[in-house]
Amino acid sequence: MKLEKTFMNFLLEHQMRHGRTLNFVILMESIVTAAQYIEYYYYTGALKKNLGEAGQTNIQGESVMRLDLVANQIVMSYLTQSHQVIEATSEEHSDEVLLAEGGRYFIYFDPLDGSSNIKHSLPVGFLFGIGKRCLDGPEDYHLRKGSEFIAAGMFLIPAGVFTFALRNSGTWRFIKDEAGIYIRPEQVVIPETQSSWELSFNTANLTTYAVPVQRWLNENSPKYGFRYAGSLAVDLHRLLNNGGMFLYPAIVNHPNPGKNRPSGKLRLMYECSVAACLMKEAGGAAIDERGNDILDITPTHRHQRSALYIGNKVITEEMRKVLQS
Ligand code: P6P
Repeated sequence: MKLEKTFMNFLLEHQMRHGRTLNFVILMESIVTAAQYIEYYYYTGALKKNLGEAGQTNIQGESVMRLDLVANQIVMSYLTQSHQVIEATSEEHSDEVLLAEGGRYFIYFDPLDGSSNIKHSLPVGFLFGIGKRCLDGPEDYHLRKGSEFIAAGMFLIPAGVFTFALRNSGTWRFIKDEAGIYIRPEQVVIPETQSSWELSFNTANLTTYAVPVQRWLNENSPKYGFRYAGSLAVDLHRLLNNGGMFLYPAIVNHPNPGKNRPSGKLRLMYECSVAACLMKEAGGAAIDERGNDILDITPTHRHQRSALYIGNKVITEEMRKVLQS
């Protein structure tokens, strides 16, 4: 009987190969457990319609929390029990959440990215990036840039797919088996053959982008396929498989100037930097509206937003030239 390699086996081998501690394995066990419960919650909570949007009551007559608040509670609960996290940044909390003073890690996460998809039974994502305490000097609690993340990951829910990047050790994909265990590590490398490449952006926003970006899209869109799911986890998952570029540009030409988003829509720390880590370790790149590498941007605010252009190096370099022209 051939038993599959589990995510935990994979991670333990990595830690031992690099002479690392088991603290990271304990942390990752708590994150995987949270993801399993979020996925269970998706099936039992949302699809059976006994959880609605905020303000409704479920079949027990309890007041219902928003879907992502429950997912956030699940993650915070398991991170707390791991005793490994100094402080957590979550999309659901305006400030950092102090967890374990003696912890070794910082975590930045979005527990349910794209949660508006749930009521349509469409996939969502649990995204996270992990920073590490400064071990050779005083900890200054600065917000880690993506290149300082030791790992980043994305659970595609309810697909049972976990994509995980270890700094300088690649991006790996795991699938959930019948027992609910993530198994079968397969390295992810974004394909270079352009025949499968797609562009992925919200075409309804096209005329609101900077003119050079509009021009590039109008000239180049016919060369590629097109897909857009409206959930970063879904679009990133497909992008890693097919190649091309996902873009959420700054909105600077909206007919109603009050609706412009000059800093972009996506959150830098727990959307863009997580995606950039996964993409970099899969052989791609990610830049912002100024053409700067996402991984090099040190956040000034934990919920700051950024534009995102992410995908194969060739096409993101082409876009960098456009943005810096
Ligand atoms: P739009 C979901 O709300 C999200 O934060 C990302 O997951 C997704 O890529 C983006 O916003 C979709 O934005 O404006 O196209 O609906």
